[in-house]
Amino acid sequence: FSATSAALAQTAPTSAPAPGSNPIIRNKYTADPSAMVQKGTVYLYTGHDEAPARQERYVMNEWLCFSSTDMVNWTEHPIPLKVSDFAWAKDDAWASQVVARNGKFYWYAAVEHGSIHGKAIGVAVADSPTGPFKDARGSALIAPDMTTDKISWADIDPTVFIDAKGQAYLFWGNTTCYYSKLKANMTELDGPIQTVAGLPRFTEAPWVHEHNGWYYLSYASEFPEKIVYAMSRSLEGPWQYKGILNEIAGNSNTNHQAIIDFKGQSYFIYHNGAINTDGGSYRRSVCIDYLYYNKDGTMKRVVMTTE
Ligand code: FUB
Repeated sequence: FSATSAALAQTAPTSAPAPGSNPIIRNKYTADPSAMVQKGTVYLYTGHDEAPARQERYVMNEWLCFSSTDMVNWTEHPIPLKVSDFAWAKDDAWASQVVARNGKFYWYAAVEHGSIHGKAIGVAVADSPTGPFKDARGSALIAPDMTTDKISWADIDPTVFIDAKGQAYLFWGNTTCYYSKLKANMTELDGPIQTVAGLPRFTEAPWVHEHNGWYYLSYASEFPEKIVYAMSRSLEGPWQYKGILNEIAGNSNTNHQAIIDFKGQSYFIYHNGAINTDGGSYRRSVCIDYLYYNKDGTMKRVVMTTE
C-alpha cells in the first residue's frame, strides 16, 4: 500500500500515517485482524495461519499481537494468547477482538470447544494490551448448543462494542448474526441472545464501529467473501443494508475486517491470500488500506492495494 495509491477519491490528512506496504506482516501468515487504539498506539491482534504449503485446512493454535505508532513499522510482541490458555478448549484459534475497559483488556476469541461439539467463544483478560492474557471465566462465554445451532460453527467471530453510556454489546455468528448485552464485568451476558435482522447474505466476521453518530455493522458475505455493511442509529437496530465495502480478497476464500480511526484517518484492516506462492485461504496475510466516508455517512468502497 502506498500513500499515492490511496488517493482514490479523497486525500488523507497530511498528518495521517500512511500504512506500510501490503501485506504488512511478512514473517508469518496472519488472519482475522482486530485492532484497538490506546494512547497513540495501534494494537493489532491476529490469528496465526500455521498450515504448511499445500495443506488446505486451517492450522491455528495461537493469536498474535503487533503494535505500531505510525501504521508502517510494526513490533511483534511475545505470543499473548493460545488455545491452550482456555483449558476447556481444544483447537482452532479463530477470529477474535480485544477491547479496553476500566484499565483492563478483554480478549474475545472463537475456539473449538473441548467437550461439547462445536465452536465456542471465550474471554481472556490482561492488565496490558500485550498481555499476558488469562482465561477470565474458566468456561466458555458462548458455548455451542446443537439443539438450537444449525451448524457447529455458529458461534464464531466475536466483536464487542461499548457505547457512550458504557453498555457493552457482543456480536458474533456464522450464517446468522447474534448479539447480546454484556455485564459491566465484561465476562457475562446480560440478557437474552438476539438475532440481528437486516443483514442479507450474512456469512460471518461481524465488526461493529461508530463514526459521526452512525453505527456500522460490517461483515463477510457469501463465498468467496466480500465485506458488506449496514448502518443504524442504534446498536439494537434496525440495521439498513448499504452494500459492498470491499470486494473479494485476493487468493483467499475468506476475508475478515477491522475498522479503526487513528490520528485523524480511518483505516480498513483485512486479510487476503496474496503473499508469495504459498499464500492462500489457509495461509493468509493482514493488509491495511485507507477508508473514506461520504457526506451521508456511507463508506466508500475500499480498493485493495498491494504495494
Ligand atoms: O480464520 C478462521 C475463520 O475464517 C474465521 O473465524 C472467519 O472469519 C474466517 O476468516
